[in-house]
Amino acid sequence: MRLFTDDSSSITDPFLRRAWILARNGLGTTSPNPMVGCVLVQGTEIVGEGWHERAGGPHAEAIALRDAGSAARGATVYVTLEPCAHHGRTPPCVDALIESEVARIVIGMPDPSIVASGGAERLSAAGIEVIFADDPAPFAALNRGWLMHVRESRPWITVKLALTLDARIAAGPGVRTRISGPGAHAVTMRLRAASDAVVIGARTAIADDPALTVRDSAGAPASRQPLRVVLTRRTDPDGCSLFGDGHGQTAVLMPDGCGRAAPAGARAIEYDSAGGVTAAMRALAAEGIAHVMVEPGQTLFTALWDEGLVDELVLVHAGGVGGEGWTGSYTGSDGGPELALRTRMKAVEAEVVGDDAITVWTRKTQE
Ligand code: AOF
Ligand code: ZN
Repeated sequence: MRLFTDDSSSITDPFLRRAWILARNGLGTTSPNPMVGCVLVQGTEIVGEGWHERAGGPHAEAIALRDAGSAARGATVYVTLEPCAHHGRTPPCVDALIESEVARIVIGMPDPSIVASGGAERLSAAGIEVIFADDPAPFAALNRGWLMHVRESRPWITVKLALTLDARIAAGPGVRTRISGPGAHAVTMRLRAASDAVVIGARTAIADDPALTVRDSAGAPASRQPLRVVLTRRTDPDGCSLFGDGHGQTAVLMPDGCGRAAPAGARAIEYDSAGGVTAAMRALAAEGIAHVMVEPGQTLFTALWDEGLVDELVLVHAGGVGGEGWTGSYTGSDGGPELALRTRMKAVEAEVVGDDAITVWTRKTQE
């Protein structure tokens, strides 16, 4: 989803757009399930609304049908994701829609999951008119975390870096350095709040000793906090204050068989030590995490880039230079003289925030 612009603005149908906006109410709470919104309409009047709030809870369609009551009969249903056809933690939504005798259904995008798909066919077979939105893109953008989880068994990965004008990220290895200003801080908080987990490397955890919490402008912690995760290979992050501060859950991603224990208060999540950061991210997905925000140092950013794990990049550009001895963002070898041919990301947003600028990048091959 976009940081500074409204993703739903390209949805021309007002009811489908309303369903998208309702779906987004589930931001940060539905994983590993999708965000889904649903609107029931009679003529030009909305008679029922609903959205999915958390995994295991009722689906958006079930809530909207309950809201509409007898007005569901003959209604047009607008739903952001193809209704499920499976008995999961809740009964199939297609059955509820058929029983309520709705007349027509407009669907944002098909459900690609093997378990729940097939709803559109079942609805058609029951005599309900089924229409898919012309452009599924805004609906896919809404659920890019869930889609990545379903298709690749890994989370969607947003990487945030603060850079000087000469693209340095710190005054030196292991040196805590404030690069961006207060305006960009608020953007970091928004990014954290929209994620299931915030990940840093053990070396950054030791150097910066960050809280990794979501806080409001007065510094008070939000009621819902993403899982705070420290990724380790050899470095032991024991002693970092986030493990004992009581502000939400913490975990340590550690290579299997490393023989170390997680610090008190933190959960240990093991990953295949031969599989690099990709294996670590898969281990998080297995815990139900669909959207990760990484705030990496040089080593972790280099690994993420080289393993092709940067789905989205949020850069905060501050107006000063670091210079000799400062740490750059990347130390691998994916550059070289043919850089133009190797460009992997494209800019999708740019915004001035206080004295800084923020640019957002995604893979060239996807949108
Ligand atoms: C949701 N909420 O509003 C819709 C979903 O975990 P279950 O058994 O509730 O099923 C989850 C699957 O159902 C989900 O992955 C998706 O394929 C489908 N639709 N899920 O959580 C909803 N409509
Ligand atoms: Zn359902």
